[in-house]
Amino acid sequence: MKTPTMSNNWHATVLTLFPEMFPGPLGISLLGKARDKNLWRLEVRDIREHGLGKHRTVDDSPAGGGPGMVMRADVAAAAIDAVARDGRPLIYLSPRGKRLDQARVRELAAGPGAILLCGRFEGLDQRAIEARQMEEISLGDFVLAGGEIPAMALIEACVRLIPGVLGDHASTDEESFAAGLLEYPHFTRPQDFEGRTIPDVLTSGNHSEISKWRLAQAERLTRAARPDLWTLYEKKKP
Ligand code: 4FN
Repeated sequence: MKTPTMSNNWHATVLTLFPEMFPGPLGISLLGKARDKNLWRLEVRDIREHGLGKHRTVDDSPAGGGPGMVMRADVAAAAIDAVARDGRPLIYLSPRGKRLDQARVRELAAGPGAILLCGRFEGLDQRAIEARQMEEISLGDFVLAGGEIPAMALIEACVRLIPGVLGDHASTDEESFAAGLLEYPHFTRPQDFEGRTIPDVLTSGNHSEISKWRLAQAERLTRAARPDLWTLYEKKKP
């Protein structure tokens, strides 16, 4: 087998105060195997290595008062500046960011990788965000204790799009999701589960009828559950 070139080696660098959280879920199953094959690379850096003084301090109380602590700008900047950028976007996972979507995931997956800074405490000093021109990306509107789990989710979303990471079925999945629809319902054995049977069309062997049924189901589910996605889908259609 051919050894992948540097440009095929998608490179994630994670800056965190909890490096022991990684690789975590990124080390198992298909993503873990892809990492063993050097299809992608995970580099985890402990922000505390850039902490100040004997206690390697990384935080301080908020200017203006209030609860909690704030990650220091100088410490975060030092951690960022110690990473070779290699043309990769610098991302701060933050509830203020633009919501991550599959379009941005595709762009990131097609590039050389990403540098991901994970916040803790009440967040990062605003001046570090501005001085290093970080792109802010959010996974959604809920309160978390840190940016690590969003960073993992972003990495997983990107890495599964790297050629060779998933089987051939993945490209098909991605193509159908690319249309912007939710997935049609799935069924497998047993044929009868607690009196609920598999729709007849799926066991008919008529592949054109199956495709038509699945598209109709995907459209029905999307319209009902996600009017936002449905509106985008209708706009894209001729
Ligand atoms: N969260 C909200 C409002 C105010 C604060 C938070 C919040 C972790 C460092 C950020 C949360 C959610 C999605 C990063 C949330 C995300 C985070 C994310 C995140 C510690 C400061 C914090 C109105 C959204 C509920 C804590 C809303 N995607 N602060 O969670 O990092 O990436």
